[in-house]
Amino acid sequence: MFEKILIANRGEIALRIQRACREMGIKTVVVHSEADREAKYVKLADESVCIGPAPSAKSYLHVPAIIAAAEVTDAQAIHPGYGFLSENADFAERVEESGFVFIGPRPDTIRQMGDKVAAKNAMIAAGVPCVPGSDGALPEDGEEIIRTAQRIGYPVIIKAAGGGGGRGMRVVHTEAALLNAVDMTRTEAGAAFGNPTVYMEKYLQLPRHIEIQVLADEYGNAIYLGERDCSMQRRHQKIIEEAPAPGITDEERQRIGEACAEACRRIGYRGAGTFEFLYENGEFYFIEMNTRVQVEHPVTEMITGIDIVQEQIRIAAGEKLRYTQDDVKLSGHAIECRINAEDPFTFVPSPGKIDGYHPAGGPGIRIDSHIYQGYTVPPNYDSMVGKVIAYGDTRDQALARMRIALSEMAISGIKTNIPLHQELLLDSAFIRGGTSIHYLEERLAQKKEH
Ligand code: MV4
Repeated sequence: MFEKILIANRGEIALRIQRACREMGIKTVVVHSEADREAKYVKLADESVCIGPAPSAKSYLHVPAIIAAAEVTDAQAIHPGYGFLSENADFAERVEESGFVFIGPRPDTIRQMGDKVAAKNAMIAAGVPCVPGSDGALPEDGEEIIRTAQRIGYPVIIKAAGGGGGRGMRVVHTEAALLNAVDMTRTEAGAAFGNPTVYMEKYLQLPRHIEIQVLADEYGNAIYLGERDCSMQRRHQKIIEEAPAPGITDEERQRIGEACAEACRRIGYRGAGTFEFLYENGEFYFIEMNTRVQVEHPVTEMITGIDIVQEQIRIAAGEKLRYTQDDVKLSGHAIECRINAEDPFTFVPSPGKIDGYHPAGGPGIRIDSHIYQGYTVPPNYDSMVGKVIAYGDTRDQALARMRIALSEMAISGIKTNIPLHQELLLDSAFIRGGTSIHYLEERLAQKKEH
């Protein structure tokens, strides 16, 4: 096992990774920007290295500074967390070329999954169900593009191969609008991602976002840890996630889970990963694969009892998976509310000093957050300051515990989205479960009219 790991991230996930390391007896190095110098998790680390000024481009995205920090502290491995460099294949490659272990998949796998056309081709070949579409990149020929859309049927969606997570997409409802939409998406994709390649899919109008968590070692063993429902989102930012997904049967879970595990074996996947699906009318359709640990991983940890970050570290150290599929038993229900430093209804960021903080607690409550009374939320980064996770034997119990936790939680000095969560936890459609990816935005739009 590693003796020392460098954490190339900040905030709650830096603390989360640090906790995993400490439990495993691994020393930690935290790299941080000037804006994060005073953070408590920085002081809790065995060592810390300032890698630059507040802007991410000059610190958390500055590859030479991070590699140099690993060199001077003699770290053996680098955990990238989520965001920042976590899905940057060139970074993973640089880490390995410099003699460190990248805690994540092989660089080639990251590159393949970053190209959404290549990722989809790999999944089709592995037998994972995908959204019907162009089966690869769209050609230049307009007539051929029109025929493809006719075969798929309108509405269609044009997506950039270099996009993902909601960037570089355009929905097209009529043939009259098609070629212009393809051209515009190509141009934007070329500018934004340096890759003008686009592809086409049937546009699913009212799907849920359901994703499958997997773990795979480098010896061809792969398991799935059930699914998460992440449909409650606004502008591609998830705000509530839960596991298991309401209404998904054991048969459906097993079928799609096995397909994902088999795909991992086929592509030689290594580490933790997430297969994102749209789910509509009882069918799963693959859209993208994430090759990092995800913000919402705790809900899966709560219902499986498996520490996903520790497993990432064990896999990176070359250990065999400690679990077979039969060892994975889903039990109970977990819900996560992301706490953002923002106005709960205008969504305007609200950085600043937290002058009062009373965290929640009690049975089944887990809080993953780096904040404390006196902490200043810097304006330079994502507004998420933590996550409240509620576990219960049933979904109703998890919901009840979440309501209690949020009523106890007091954060003053900055605004947070806790009031929005409190409304949603009383919303009858959410309580019923199974709302679509458009539910929150439609609900917010309706509220605005009144
Ligand atoms: C789609 C779709 C409907 N049909 N693809 C947005 C993020 C990116 N991961 C893929 N996305 C979508 N792809 C087809 N064929 C609708 C979305 C989508 C979405 C997906 C997941 C979660 C939230 C979303 C919000 C808007 C659109």
